[in-house]
Amino acid sequence: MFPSCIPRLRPSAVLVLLALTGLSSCADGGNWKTLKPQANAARELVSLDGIWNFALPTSIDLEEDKAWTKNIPPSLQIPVPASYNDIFADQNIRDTSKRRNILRFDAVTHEARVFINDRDVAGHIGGYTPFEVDVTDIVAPGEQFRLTVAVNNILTSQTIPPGNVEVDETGKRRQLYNHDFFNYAGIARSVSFYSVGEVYVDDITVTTEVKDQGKGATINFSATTNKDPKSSRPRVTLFDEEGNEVASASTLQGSLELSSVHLWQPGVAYLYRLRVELLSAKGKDTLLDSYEVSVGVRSVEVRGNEFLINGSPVYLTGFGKHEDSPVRGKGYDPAYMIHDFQLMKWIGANSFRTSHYPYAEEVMDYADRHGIVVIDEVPAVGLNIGLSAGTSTDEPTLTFSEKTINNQTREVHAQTIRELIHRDKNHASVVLWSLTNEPASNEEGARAYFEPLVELARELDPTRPMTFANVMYATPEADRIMDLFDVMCLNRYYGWYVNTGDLASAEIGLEQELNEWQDKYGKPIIMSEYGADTLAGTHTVIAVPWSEEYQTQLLQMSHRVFDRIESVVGEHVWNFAGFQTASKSIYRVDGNKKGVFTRDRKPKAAAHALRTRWLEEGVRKGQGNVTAAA
Ligand code: GCB
Repeated sequence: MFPSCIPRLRPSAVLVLLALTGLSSCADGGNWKTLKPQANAARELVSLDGIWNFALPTSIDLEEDKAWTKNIPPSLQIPVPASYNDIFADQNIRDTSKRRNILRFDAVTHEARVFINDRDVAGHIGGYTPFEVDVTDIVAPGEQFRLTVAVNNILTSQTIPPGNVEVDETGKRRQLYNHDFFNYAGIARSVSFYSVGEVYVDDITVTTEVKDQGKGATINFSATTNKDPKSSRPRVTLFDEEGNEVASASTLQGSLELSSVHLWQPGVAYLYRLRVELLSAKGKDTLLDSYEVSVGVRSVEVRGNEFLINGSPVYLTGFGKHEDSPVRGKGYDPAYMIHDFQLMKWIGANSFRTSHYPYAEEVMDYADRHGIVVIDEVPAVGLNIGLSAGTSTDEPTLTFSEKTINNQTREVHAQTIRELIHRDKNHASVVLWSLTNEPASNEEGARAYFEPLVELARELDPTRPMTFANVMYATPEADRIMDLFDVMCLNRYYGWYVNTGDLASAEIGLEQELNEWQDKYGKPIIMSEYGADTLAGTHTVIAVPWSEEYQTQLLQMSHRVFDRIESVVGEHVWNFAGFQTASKSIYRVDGNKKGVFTRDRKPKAAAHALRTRWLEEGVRKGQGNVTAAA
């Protein structure tokens, strides 16, 4: 059904994606303070997912091409959502008058310019967070229009993640970057139209306080509206999972007290629903808007070297993941998403890190619903010029300098933090913000770069602890920023990049280093990465690198060490599954193979060994393990 008030795309929907363009003007005007669209009595929602026409630009200068002024022929077409890269076999509702129609993109990687007919209507920088544009005054209800999206996949020192473009001997531009996953680009997540009335809720923030040893709770809420709050009357209602009303208020900001509460617990999720309604200011209770958020009541705390959820120490088991699948690239795929969560349940994982960028909102909703703990990471990966595919170059590097990662980069990085915290602040599953992965925290300039970012994140969310994933070269002596954070996430490759093939030495080295971190800071340690590339089907009697036996034994060696270090409160194997990486690296054969599942999600021997430790043996007895995902 096509609702009356929303404009229509022409049947021969003409949408264009431009790869590797240099967008001359800065993309702005896209509102990133967007609530995930909902369909209810007051809001309409129409999906624009489907088959879009596709074209590469004829010029690097978008203005020269003005592709949005033309109809793009359907000779090349792409599915939305999906990364476009692996698709081709070619390298190269109601009263119509007073409603607002909003066009929302869940993610366009990395930069978008949006055109309606010949008009440039919005832009957004940042490939993994949503943005929207109010098109009410641009296209009339029922009118047909042409929607064109220009996508820029270029990474520079001033983008997050960073990269640089080199021109080779043949004059061809080549994108280089320091992170170890393929630079997938495109309209990676859903596109939708939604409509709201003249007055609507434009933001909701919910925080929870657990009281009386978990028997009671306070739910603090704060909603804002697009217009003067006096233009409507709020009604706030909290429902339990059975749909019973358990508390209510008639203010936009306030607290709801619960004398008996179902806590959101890892592995045993319980979600209340907080509904914020706007009613007409005078006269009858006419519904102007309605929006619901799921609320998991839980507390998160770091105390000494313990990580506590609802006052009890937890031990995290799981993975660093990627949004990556054959053909779709980084395109949102509900089948892969749910299959991945099922495999995590099968193996006994109770948590994961959104390495190395914010994942689709559907992933976060699923984690909330099923009690899976999430370390939520911004796309600040590769702020480390000397590092490539886990290996270091011998050249001296200067990551933080006026010419490389500079104040401008930091402002873009700050914006990724604002957008992630804004998007994910109400997710009970999110217990830690990760502000970067493997930066050159051992280099000069690191502290000056990161200190303001940590301050910003703490201002934006005073309720959750902060972390970053530390790289192996930034040892306890060399690292300059660890004291700014609450939890020490360590990426370590003993037995792989160091002590390759020598697990006995690796065990000594790993234990020594973890003891140093523990003694120096006394904070909880989460092993955010450890693992070994493994070619599925390679078996050896004597465990050698790349064999399934070696991967299993490296993990077992690491676990012996973790079990001896009191401050270790979590183990996230790198990686959940194989994933695609940049084509230029000789360290990678058709991608990174450290997954305990292959890219098409088949278990390697290590998966069975992990299942034995995480489910059958039970890790670290007495540590208050959280149960595996429900
Ligand atoms: C790391 C990075 C991760 C890489 C991994 C590896 O330290 O954080 O992005 O994929 O090493 O396999 O080298």
